[in-house]
Order: sequence, then structure tokens, then C-alpha cells
Amino acid sequence: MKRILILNGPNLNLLGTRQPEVYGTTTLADIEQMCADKAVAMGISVECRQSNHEGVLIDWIHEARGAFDGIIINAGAYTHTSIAIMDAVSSVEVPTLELHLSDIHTREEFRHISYVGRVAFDAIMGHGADGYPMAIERMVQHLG
Ligand code: CA2
Repeated sequence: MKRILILNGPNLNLLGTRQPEVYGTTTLADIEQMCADKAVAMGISVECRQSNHEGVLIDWIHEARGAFDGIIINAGAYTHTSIAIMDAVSSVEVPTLELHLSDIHTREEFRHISYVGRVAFDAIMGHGADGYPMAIERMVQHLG
């Protein structure tokens, strides 16, 4: 059975509670349930984790080596700043998919740069919460 680690970065714990016009009304707990349902439907296992701390996300990426077949990561604002997360992803050699609720390329210019995107095999963005099950499907397709 394929094992997928789904990582959510800073402020994503606030989903559904603030800025619904940008990020929607779905909570992170709702998204985690959507991922669990999708995993059952696809016959795989998923584990969802969220942290507001860059180092914690990096530790989890390191842990993924040998423990998970793929990583789906919405690194939040660290997407645009963190060379450390980029280096962690490339060091573990676990296939990694970039994920965002919004389309970062149609937002402010400072969101157009993605360090995660340099080491991910693909990106899914602009589909809101529905992007999470879509990302699981894309990862399963990639893993073959
Ligand atoms: O679109 C995405 O998924 C982002 O990764 C979300 C990040 C943002 O910095 C990235 O540029 C794109 C921000 C997540 C903040 O989440 C909030 C949720 C509710 C209220 C306020 C922020």
C-alpha cells in the first residue's frame, strides 16, 4: 500500500476561520477528512501534519525517507522563502508534489517565486480545498 505524507505549513491551521474570500470556508480538519476519504477510495494510506515552524516541517521531510512513498506539501509562505525546505526535499529523494489552495502565479509578485517548485515533480494550485484530493490522485498516478 502506498503511503503519502501531506504537510501543511504556516497559518493553514487558520483555514476556514479568516480571509474566506481568499482561502474559502473549509477548515483544515475538513481537508484532512477529505484526504482520509480519498485515501480509502484509492486504497492508499495518508498522514496529514501541519506546523507553523520551518524546522518542524524540515524534520518531517527528513522522516519521510523510507517511511513514505511520496510527500504532498503546501508549505504556505515558506514556499516563497525557504531554501532550507527546498534542500530538505531534494536531500530525501522522496517524490514531492507542490500544492496550494490559491494560484500563486496570479497573486502578488512576491508569491510568484517557489523554491518548493524547483524540487517538486509537479504542482497543483488554484483549486481551493478540492486541490488536496486532486493532489493525492496526481501522486498515485506519479508513483504508478
Ligand atoms: O494558496 C496557498 O495554499 C498558499 O500556500 C497559502 C499561504 C500563502 O502564503 C501562499 O502564498 C499560498 C498562506 C496560508 C494562510 O492561510 C490562512 C488561512 C486563513 C486565514 C489566514 C491565512
